[in-house]
Amino acid sequence: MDCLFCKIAEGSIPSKKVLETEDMLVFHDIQPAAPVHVLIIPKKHIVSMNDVVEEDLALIAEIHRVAQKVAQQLGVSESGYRLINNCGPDSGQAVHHLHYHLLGGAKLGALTG
Ligand code: IU
Repeated sequence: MDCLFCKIAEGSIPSKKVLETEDMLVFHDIQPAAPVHVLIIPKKHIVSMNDVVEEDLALIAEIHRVAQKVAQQLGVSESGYRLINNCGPDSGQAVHHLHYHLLGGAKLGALTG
């Protein structure tokens, strides 16, 4: 499958890994939008939030658990952080493999819409 994040998940394209589990990978975003900016992805290819099905719900829950761990590991647990998923064209989703941005390390701007 020609998916960049699948290739990162399987290791054929290198990434700056933060944490890896059997089902999940966390790596630094190549264009950080905050001092801490990592991407949390399931290794399973899911195109977007719109494509999450019943059997994926355990994975989705695990993303929150992984986010907690990574926030702690990167020292933003207490100062605070933001977890963002972009879904579809209006959100600016550029990579069509489900991913969550974890941002922190500075006072973040207000959400805009
Ligand atoms: P988006 O939610 O699909 O807009 O975010 C995609 C992110 O993937 C974006 O922040 C990119 O900087 C990031 N990224 C990356 O970390 N490594 C890559 O090789 C590519 C994009 I292409």
